[in-house]
Amino acid sequence: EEEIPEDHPRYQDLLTRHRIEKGVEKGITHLQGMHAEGRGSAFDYLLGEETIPSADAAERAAAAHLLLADRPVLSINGNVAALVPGEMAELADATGADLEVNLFNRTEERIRAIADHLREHGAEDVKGLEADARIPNLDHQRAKVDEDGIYAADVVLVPLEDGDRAEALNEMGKTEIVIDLNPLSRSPQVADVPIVDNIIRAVPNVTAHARELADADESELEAIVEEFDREAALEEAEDRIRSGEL
Ligand code: PTJ
Repeated sequence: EEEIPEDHPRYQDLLTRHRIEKGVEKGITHLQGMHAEGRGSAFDYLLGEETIPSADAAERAAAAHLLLADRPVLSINGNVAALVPGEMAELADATGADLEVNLFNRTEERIRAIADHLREHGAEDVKGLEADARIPNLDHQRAKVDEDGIYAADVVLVPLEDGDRAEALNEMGKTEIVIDLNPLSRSPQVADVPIVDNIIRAVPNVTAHARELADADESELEAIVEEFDREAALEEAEDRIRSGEL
C-alpha cells in the first residue's frame, strides 16, 4: 500500500485492487473475488467514486436498523475481509453486532484464515466456524451458518453477497442490509436496505451514523427506518450510473 501515491487520481481504486491481490496471496480472498472487484470498480467509476445522497440515507437507515436489532450480525466474505477488516470490527463494536464468516466458496481453511485476519484487526469474537445450522432452500455448502449467528439473527448486513443467498435470507424473514455497487444485481434488489456504495466508504459511514445515533431513543430510530425509501435509493443510483454525469 505504501507504493501507491496518495495524490494519484485513482488512489482509492488502486488501493482496493491492491488489497484484493494481497487477500488472494494470504489465502483469505477467493480468485473469483478479483472478478467481483473488477465489476465493482467499473460501477464505482460510473457513480463518480463518491457516496451519493441516497447511499448516505441508506447508510443511516442501516445504522438505525442495527441499533434497533435484538441480534444483529455482520457477514464477512473473502472480499470484505481483505478490504475492511478493522472497519467491520469497529462497526460491530458500535452497534453490538456479531461478526460471522460466511463464504460462497466455502473451505474450512479460508474460514479460519479470515477469522484470524479479523482478530488481528481488532475483532473479538468471530462466528462462522460452528456451521451448525442451514439456511433453507439453498445448496448444502452455501447454506451453512452458525445457529447462534446468522441463523438466529433478526438483522443481517451482507456486503457483496450472491443473489441466491440474499434471497434465501430474505425468505427467512430477516431484515437484510446489502452493500453492492451494482444496483441491478439481485442482492440489492431484494434487500430491505440496499446500499449502493463502495464498501470502503460505506462501512465507516454506517459506523459514523451509529455513533451519532448511539443515544437516540427508539422512536427516533424507528422514524429513520420508516422514512428510508428503498425504491428511491435504487432508482437514484441507477439514474446516476446511466446519466454519465460525474
Ligand atoms: O469469499 P467468498 O467465497 O464468499 O466469495 C465472495 C465473492 C464476492 C467472490 C462472491 O460472493 C461473488 O462472486 O460475488 P459476485 O456475484 O461477484 O457479487 C459481488 C458484487 O459486489 C457485484 O455486484 C460487485 O459489483 C459488487 N462489489 C464488488 N466490489 C465492491 C462491490 N460492492 C461494493 N464495494 C466494493 N468494493
